[in-house]
Parts: sequence; C-alpha cells; structure tokens
Amino acid sequence: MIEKKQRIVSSDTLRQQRVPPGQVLTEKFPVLGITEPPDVDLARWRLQIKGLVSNPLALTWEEFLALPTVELLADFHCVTGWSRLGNLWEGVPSRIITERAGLKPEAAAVMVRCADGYTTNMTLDVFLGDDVILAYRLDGQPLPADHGGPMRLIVPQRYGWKSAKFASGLDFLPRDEPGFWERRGYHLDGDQWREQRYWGD
Ligand SMILES: Nc1nc2c(c(=O)[nH]1)N[C@H]1C(S)=C(S)[C@@H](COP(=O)(O)O)O[C@H]1N2
Ligand SMILES: [Mo]
Repeated sequence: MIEKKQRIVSSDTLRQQRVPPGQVLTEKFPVLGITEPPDVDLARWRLQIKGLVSNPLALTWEEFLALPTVELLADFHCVTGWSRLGNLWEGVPSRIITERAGLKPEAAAVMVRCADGYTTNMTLDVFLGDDVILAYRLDGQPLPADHGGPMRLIVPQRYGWKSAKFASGLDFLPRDEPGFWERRGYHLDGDQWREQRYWGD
C-alpha cells in the first residue's frame, strides 16, 4: 500500500496577495546566519525537550525520524526584506512533540535553542499552529546545512528569524522571553502581516 503523506498548505501561503508589506520577491534562497553552519554529528545529535513538560525528552536522530511527518508548503519572509514563495518542507508537526512531552497547563511560550548558540522565542499559540513543523527535508532532499540541517523549525506565520536553524532544544516557559535577535531589537512576536520588525512596531 502506498501511503500519501499529509500535505499542509500554510494559511500564510493561501492568501490571495502573498507578499507582505515592505517585502520583495526573490527566486534565490539567501542564507542568513550568525555563524557558519555548525558541524553536527547525527550519532550525537539530541533534541532536548524540557521546562514545563511532564515528560522531558532527549530524542536521538533515529527516534526523531520515527515520529509522524507531514509535508508543508510555505512561503518564507526574512525581516531584511526578501520573500521566497512556495518552499516544500517535510518534518514533524510541533504538536506531535508537545503531545509526547506532555505540555503542562502553565506553559505559555517556548525558547528554541540551536547548535550555533542562537535562540528564538514564541508564544505557544504561534508554536502550536498547524503549519509549524520541525523540518528535516526541503524540496525532496535532506535539509542542507546552509538552510539549517539537519533540522530546523519552520514558522510560516512569522518572519524568518523565528524559523530556528540547527535546532537542538525546546524549553517550555511560563511566559514569553526574548531570544537572540529579540534581545537585540527585533520584535518579540514578528508577524510579517503587521510588519512587526523591530521593538515598538
Ligand atoms: N540557528 C540559527 N537559526 C537561524 C538564524 C541563525 O543565525 N541561527 N538566522 C535566522 C534568520 S535571521 C533567518 S532570515 C533565517 C534564514 O534562513 P535561511 O538561511 O535558510 O535563509 O534563519 C533564521 N534562523
Ligand atoms: Mo532574517
């Protein structure tokens, strides 16, 4: 039996006008990062899930790959002004992770931690959106290191800085706290349709 993988189209991508205010389309896929991609050894890779969960987890790469996956069609909007439309990602829905870890009712936000030292925050209503995935494939190939391989978050309804590359940890928190760019002037929430680029927007 051939099972067709569930395909989700982000509601960001279903808009009639897909380019948010102040953004310019690009066909290329620029690479943005605070460092070169870190070397990640899959044998030692772990996804640490901790904080306000009843069942903290440290998933190995094999355990992570065994989780249910979906395909996600989504546009990508970088706060520096470019948008790339129609990316096909594949990965594990965020909700699968919180189900396995047993999210406590006090949890209201998450800090995502990455192998390059980067962090980014979001509230749980954003993180638990049905189009948020932990992606490990892009356009039918393993996710390249440049674009966050082996695994990154994809959060289509927020600017690209929330789509944490080389993700290695999820820390569930009682309230939203600023991550790497959010401490340096980027908006705490980062909704591209409200042009929430910087503090005070
Ligand atoms: N770990 C990590 N994730 C990150 C970043 C980073 O520097 N480190 N940069 C962010 C920013 S600002 C953007 S626009 C996107 C860029 O993703 P791309 O390089 O695949 O285009 O990754 C985001 N995730
Ligand atoms: Mo960005």
